Amino acid sequence: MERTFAMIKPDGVSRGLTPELLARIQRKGYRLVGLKQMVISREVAQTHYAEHKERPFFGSLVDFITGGPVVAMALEGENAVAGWRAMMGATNPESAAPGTVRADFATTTQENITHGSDSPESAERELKLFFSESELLK
Ligand code: 3AN
Repeated sequence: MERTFAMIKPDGVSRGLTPELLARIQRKGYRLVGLKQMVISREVAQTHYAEHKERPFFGSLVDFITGGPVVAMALEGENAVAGWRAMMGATNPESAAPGTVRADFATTTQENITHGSDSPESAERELKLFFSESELLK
């Protein structure tokens, strides 16, 4: 069993997509071991996206991700890291396969609805950044 960090970004929450996305995750069979709606601080956003800090879109990415509530999730299941990435689709929605979250609901690369850890190591780091031990099911 593997755990991954998943997030519905502010665009997904404000567009009312939370129930649709939770339904997809649960129909797939992932166990929701952590779930909360929250507003991300700029400090947490900068840590979360630290790998992009030299990129030209970093400032607008931090503004966007802190600009409204997100839904933070911890998903558990077999190969959950790669599985949730596959369900999300490619970063650029134009390249995302039909049926994926980004193909179905997004038109821009920045406002692309969801986040998912890109490796088990990232998952561990991101889960620690967003959840305390007591917020996660055993
Ligand atoms: P993914 O979310 O698919 O792992 P990353 O890690 O390359 O993609 O990018 C993280 C986030 O940064 C994306 N979800 C998106 O919001 C934003 N982003 C990535 N590339 C661009 C870009 N070229 N222009 C604007 N925003 C971008």
